[in-house]
Amino acid sequence: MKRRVFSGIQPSDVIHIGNYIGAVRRWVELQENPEKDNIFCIVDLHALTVPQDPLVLRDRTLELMALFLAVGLDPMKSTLFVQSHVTVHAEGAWLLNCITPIGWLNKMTQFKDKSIKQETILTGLLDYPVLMAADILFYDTHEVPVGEDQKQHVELARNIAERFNYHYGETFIVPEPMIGSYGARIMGLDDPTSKMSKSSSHIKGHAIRLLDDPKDIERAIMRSKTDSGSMTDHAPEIRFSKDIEKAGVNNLLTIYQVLTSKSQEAVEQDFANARGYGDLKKAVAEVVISVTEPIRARHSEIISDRAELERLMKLGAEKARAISEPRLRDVKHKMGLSL
Ligand code: ATP
Ligand code: LTN
Repeated sequence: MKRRVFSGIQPSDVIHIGNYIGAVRRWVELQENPEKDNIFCIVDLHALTVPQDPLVLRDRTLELMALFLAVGLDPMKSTLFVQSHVTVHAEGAWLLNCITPIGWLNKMTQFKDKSIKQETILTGLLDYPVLMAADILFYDTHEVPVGEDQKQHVELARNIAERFNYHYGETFIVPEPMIGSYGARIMGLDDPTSKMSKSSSHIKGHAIRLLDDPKDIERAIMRSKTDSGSMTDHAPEIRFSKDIEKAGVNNLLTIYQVLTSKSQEAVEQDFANARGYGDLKKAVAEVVISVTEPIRARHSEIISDRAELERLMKLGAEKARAISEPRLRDVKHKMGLSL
């Protein structure tokens, strides 16, 4: 039997190179694996956990669907849909809320990080991982490919599944997080000690968005933060390193490595004779642009056919309902709701 894979991404801004490397690029690979049955979701209900402009959110959702297709996701091979189009997610989250101790949510580090940035902390932000557990569990998911930042949320989904199974009998599959061995945490170009994130991508020089034009990409990479090694008389050594002082260089090397599919040794070899960080930055910019340009071109074509995008979203939602609705009925019955 095929292994079910489920993952999601928020339409909170145009996706950046971190989302691409840590998530979407891996999804395209999974799609070609005959042993996997893949479901990829645009999680617009999750985006609502921080304030959004309604018109912008709606546009971003369509834009992200077009971007899914532009990077190579194929609605005939994978199930691609929008979370709010399938009511199982909101309903399922409520049911799971009623078996999830609040203490589990208080431990979530992403909630702590995100809530510091909010003027008013919304209940949805605390409850976000329960909605994510509903996304995963109601699809009988085996594997959840995500970046490092989401590992704790997948662990929570596992705990919720086990708790439900204990109280109501064997129901949910206990899912596994699948974290990439490298590139699972691309850092901000302006500050290599914090994760590149969509919600900070309005900050100049923080992120490279997949739809940025080549000039902006080049500028952001050339200005990215590295250590002061570039100011010395000797050319700095360009190597992978866990040293916090070298986090900026390490981040650029990681982006280069993933996008060229080279080994760490081969990458270090490429820069063995570099005269300074400028050479590294130029090479990284070139590689990033060669990956993003074709995506940007396909995206601008796809986004112009709105009716087709809407048709594909509907098709995806129907496929998603067919999988998740029977599990929802089962859970409601087990919890004592009359059907
Ligand atoms: P937001 O700032 O709105 O929370 P985000 O940039 O963190 O957005 P998400 O939509 O939350 O992005 O995440 C989508 C996917 O991308 C997830 O699998 C997540 O783990 C992965 N991801 C997010 N940021 C990075 C990053 N900097 N490096 C690698 N993977 C990432
Ligand atoms: N919370 C995740 C997105 C997400 C997700 C999911 C990922 C929502 N539901 C289910 C995997 C499986 C994020 O922000 N990265």
